[in-house]
Amino acid sequence: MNKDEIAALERKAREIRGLTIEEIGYLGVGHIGGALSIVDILVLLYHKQMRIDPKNPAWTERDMLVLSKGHAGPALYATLADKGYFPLDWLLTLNKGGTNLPSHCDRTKTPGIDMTTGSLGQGLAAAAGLALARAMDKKPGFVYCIIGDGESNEGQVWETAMFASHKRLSNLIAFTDWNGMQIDGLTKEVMDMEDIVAKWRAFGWHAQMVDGHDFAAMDTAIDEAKRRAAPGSEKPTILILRTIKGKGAPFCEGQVTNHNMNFGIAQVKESLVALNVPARITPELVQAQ
Ligand SMILES: Cc1ncc(C[n+]2csc(CCOP(=O)(O)OP(=O)(O)O)c2C)c(N)n1
Ligand SMILES: [Mg+2]
Repeated sequence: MNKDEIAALERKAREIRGLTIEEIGYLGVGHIGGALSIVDILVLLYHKQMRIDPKNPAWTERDMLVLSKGHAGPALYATLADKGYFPLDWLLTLNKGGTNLPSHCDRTKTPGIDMTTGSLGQGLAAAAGLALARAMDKKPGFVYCIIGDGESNEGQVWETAMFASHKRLSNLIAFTDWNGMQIDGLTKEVMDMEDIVAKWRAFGWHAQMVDGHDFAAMDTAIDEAKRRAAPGSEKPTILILRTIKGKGAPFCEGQVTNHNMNFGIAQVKESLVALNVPARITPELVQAQ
């Protein structure tokens, strides 16, 4: 990737962070920390790496993303709305009665959401199933999956780890959002995952630690995973993304209290200034609802 491409992705990530903060801030409460930590990987996937068609979300040849940490749905909704999967003003209906954008991802409600998630541990298993189905059908393309570091305490993650390597699902490319925090505090204190890269390698995966806010590093690692891919004869890949929970929100960046917090218009305004992006959805529209 050249400098201009990186600068464009960084700009897009600031916009998506702004949009995510607006979306949750106008509602007044939500999972802001874990949403903001994955914005860069979402932008890289939806603006460079994934084969998708926003006008045809059900395209059978598309790449898929399973957001296993489904509570970060608002960041994915902002990314999808910005890509044109649905109107931007849907973001104002987040988690309200009758909405198409529930707090956690639901594939039956939202164009562009490939799997229903929110019960931690299940998404990676679903992604492995999707990847296996593709391999059996001899279809090209990739299934991507994002899991949390707290989520990685779930036993189902490690059952899937064994299954995916046994089935040699090299068309499965997963990411762990290694933000060091979960609902009850620091991941190290709740249940330390210790050498996470060694663990995944022991389970038969290609595993590597990457800076989750460095577009060039993540792009190179994904390109390598794609190059290696050979269904039936290669391993799945997981990139452990070192990230900052709440990245880009001055009122909560890096704070362990940002998992699911209350905030409002004052914090939205302050964040948009810090991110140097304009408001995309306005509080006036919220009041008019
Ligand atoms: C099976 C299950 N147990 C508990 C929860 C409640 N819960 C939602 S988010 C969360 C913490 C997850 O931590 P992590 O995966 O590190 O998320 P992140 O830091 O990325 O927000 C918990 C326990 C859940 N959604 N599913
Ligand atoms: Mg976490």
